[in-house]
Amino acid sequence: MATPSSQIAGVDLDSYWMPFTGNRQFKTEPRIIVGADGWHYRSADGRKILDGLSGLWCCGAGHNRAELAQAIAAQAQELDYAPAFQFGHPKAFQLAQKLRDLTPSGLEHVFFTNSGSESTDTSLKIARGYWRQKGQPGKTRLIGRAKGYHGVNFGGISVGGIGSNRKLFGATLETDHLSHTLLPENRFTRGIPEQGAALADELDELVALHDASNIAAVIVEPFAGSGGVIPPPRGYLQRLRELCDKHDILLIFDEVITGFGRCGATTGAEFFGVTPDIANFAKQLTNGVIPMGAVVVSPEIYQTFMAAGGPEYMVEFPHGYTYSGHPIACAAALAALEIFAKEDLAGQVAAKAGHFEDCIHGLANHPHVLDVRNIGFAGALTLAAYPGEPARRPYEVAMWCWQRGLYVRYGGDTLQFGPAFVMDNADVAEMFNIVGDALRAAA
Ligand code: PXG
Ligand code: PLP
Repeated sequence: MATPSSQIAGVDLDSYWMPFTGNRQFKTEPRIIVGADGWHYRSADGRKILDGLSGLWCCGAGHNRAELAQAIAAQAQELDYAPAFQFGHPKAFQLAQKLRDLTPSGLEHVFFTNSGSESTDTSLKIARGYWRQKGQPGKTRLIGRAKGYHGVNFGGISVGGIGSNRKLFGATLETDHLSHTLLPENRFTRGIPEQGAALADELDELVALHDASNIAAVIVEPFAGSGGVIPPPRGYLQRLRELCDKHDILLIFDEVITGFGRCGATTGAEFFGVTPDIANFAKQLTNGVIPMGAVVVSPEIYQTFMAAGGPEYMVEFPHGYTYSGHPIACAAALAALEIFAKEDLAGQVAAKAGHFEDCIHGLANHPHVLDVRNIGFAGALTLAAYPGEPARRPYEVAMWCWQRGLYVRYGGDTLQFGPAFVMDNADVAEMFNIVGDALRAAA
């Protein structure tokens, strides 16, 4: 069947198979963004749109930052590309050192990728490789968590806990999943819920089932993002850390959303006071202006690879991407992290998070709202489903918001909010006013 098609400025919309998009619906009713500034977008039909998700959780410093444009232009004229394998360029080393300084002590060595999905798969390979180099090749099993999102590559969907992202694609890696922590008794909690830390103890049961000698790593997001902004119960991450230590299992934090400011601290690890063995980043690393990701590991992991690497000219970790540590991405990241420090973006989030919390919880009694969750500058509403169609109402509400000048993210049965760290209190309030109107309109 032919896809219904339309054109924008004489260009046919059918050629582009859009990612994570209802292509058929989009192409009958396109939503085209042509410009941005600060925390607003401009649509093709000339409207100013409030950006309720920092792009896709990645533009916390606001859009079209002149410092980033300049850094990119200067780098493109000085060194556009250098081979990533067996040769280096200065900014990759500078950026690695900067990430070592920004992450908690104990995370010291940085491997560059181009996305969160690549960071996931890189971290899982590091974990398996580490145990093999330690003489424990049986430790291959990987443990994720229900509702977890770790990108879309094969490793990521294996440990991910969102069935719809996985069920089309056949066999994946050997994994198990801890339960998610979205508990009915915590509904409408402001910030960190009190109940549920004991869910981390499920790791003991998985160890009893498989034996720790077969388990490589546990990967979780400090708070689950795409699964619907699910802050961890108080003490949960500490407990997971203790159990990983007890059983000699690596703990990986996927900080692709929490990395650099979202919680109101530099990292989720810092916010929760728990240091993993491996931390994954992307998104906010360059403020979204150029694709880039990073995996930061402990000295123990790095030194294990170095010690087992054979003769010095040999490659210790046969892994890497053509664009690992791309010079222009490094230049953008260095400039973005300079803005992050200079404007104290994490501090801005910490200072404004209470207002954000008040605003989103102000929607608790609106039609269709079954739950409200928040942490830092992240929040979500769970909406009551149409019978048999859990994803429809969030879609309808989000489309209504778009018409009214607000871009929000919808996924599963939730609406999600992640404004730029620089958004002022008035526009945070305006964002939730529009959502409130949308919910009443949908009643
Ligand atoms: N890990 C986590 C925790 C993420 O949130 C990825 C990995 C994958 O990153 P890439 O760069 O490969 O997309 C993500 C990405 C949403 C939304 O609306 C979230 C993501 C991406 C797009 C939309 O919640 N997270
Ligand atoms: N496919 C082919 C045929 C390649 O030559 C390469 C890289 O050289 C890749 C895939 C991997 O590309 P990347 O390094 O950008 O991930």
